[in-house]
Amino acid sequence: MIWNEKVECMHRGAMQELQSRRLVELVRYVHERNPAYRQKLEAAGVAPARIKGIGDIGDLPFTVKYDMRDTYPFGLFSRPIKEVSEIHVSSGTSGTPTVVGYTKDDLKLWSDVMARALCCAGAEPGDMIHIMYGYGLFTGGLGLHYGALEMGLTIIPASAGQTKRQLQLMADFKPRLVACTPSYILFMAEEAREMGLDPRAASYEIGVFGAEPWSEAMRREIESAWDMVATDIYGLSEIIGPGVAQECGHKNGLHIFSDVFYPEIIDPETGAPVPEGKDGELVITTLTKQAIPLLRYRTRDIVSITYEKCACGRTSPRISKIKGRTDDMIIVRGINVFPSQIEHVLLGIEGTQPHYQLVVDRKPGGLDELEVLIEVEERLFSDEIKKLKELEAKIGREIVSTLGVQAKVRLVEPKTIERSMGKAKRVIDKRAM
Ligand code: DLL
Repeated sequence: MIWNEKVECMHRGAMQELQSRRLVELVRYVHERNPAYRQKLEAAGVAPARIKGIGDIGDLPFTVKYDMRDTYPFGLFSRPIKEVSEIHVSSGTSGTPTVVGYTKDDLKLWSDVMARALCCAGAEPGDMIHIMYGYGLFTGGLGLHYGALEMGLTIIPASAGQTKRQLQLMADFKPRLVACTPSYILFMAEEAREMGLDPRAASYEIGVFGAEPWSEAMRREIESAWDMVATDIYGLSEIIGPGVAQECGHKNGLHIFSDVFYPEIIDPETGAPVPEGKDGELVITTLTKQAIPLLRYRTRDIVSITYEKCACGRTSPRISKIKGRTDDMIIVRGINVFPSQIEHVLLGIEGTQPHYQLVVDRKPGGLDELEVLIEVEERLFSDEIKKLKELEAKIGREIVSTLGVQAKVRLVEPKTIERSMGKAKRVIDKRAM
């Protein structure tokens, strides 16, 4: 089933016409209504009349996170606050939080794209969904909620946390869908087993997981722990929240809803477009939003894109899983390290759990040191110390060969690393503190 077949299967030429009309209107709209954007466009020497279609998008200036922070709280809003129905706040990695707002029409748009996403994941009207993304200022809970409402699903608005209670709700109500972060669903599997429940026998058939990076290996782990299909959902508060892109059952890239969120992939160093299939930074223009429309917003997320039609019938472009960020990437002794690479190493090693943390520190001599804390199965601690040491050495070797960087590996008992009900905290960079 395809929720909005007309746009999701639209011929490329017709889609470009639609995007062109929307872009022309958008540039006129922000120029007229938002002083910060007017200034930005003038500084770039772009009069709205110069933008005649989607092919001219490269003439427009980029918008970056700092543009939002510098105008905190409402400076990038294109509507008076009285016309804004809902506000969300993203914690951000450091400094001032980012505030985003939605008019009534924006909330309708959010419901629409989220309904498209849930349907793309495999939901059918009448299904029950267990939503365990946080409700509140974070966009995860309410975003999923609005889409589920639009689609006619039965919602369990559980929000995050209280794992035992979540498992009880799951066992009693038997939802077909579950939505939460991928790290949390793995944590839940452990808790389920401790409570004597078999996760493979649970009612979940489809998972809608996102808000943090996760690898193909982690997908396999989740799918085998729960005997379900695990799909990836992507989004960010600045654009709308969840509902920017979603995998279908083919799990072959995330369909980006490009009739409303126009994607470009650029070289993060030069800003130049990169060819189809090559990695680069995802840049998104919100074509129809009212409260905070954004021109060419730099997400800092690294992906590649394909414009080939998917086997599911949708013609929308597909982005790869998020391969990292241009900013939470850590550089250890000159080498770029993404936490997801460590995860990949661990999932290939027997006895380890996908719960890990990277701690980067600077030694007195100025050299950076990477320490990787990894949880291992309880039974390994009852074995002789020699076995643990061997495992540590093995992981160390794998890390060097995959990442090209030496790491001090420390194996710890299950549940030593602090669990997060939201996004897992994978990196502690003591150099920056
Ligand atoms: O995390 C929105 C969301 C909620 C998405 C629920 C999916 C599900 P922010 O808190 O603003 O919004 O964080 C956005 O999280 O730029 C990515 O770096 C990362 N991210 C989001 N989804 C994924 C994903 C929400 N599927 C930032 N894979 C984004 C990898 C993701 N990273």
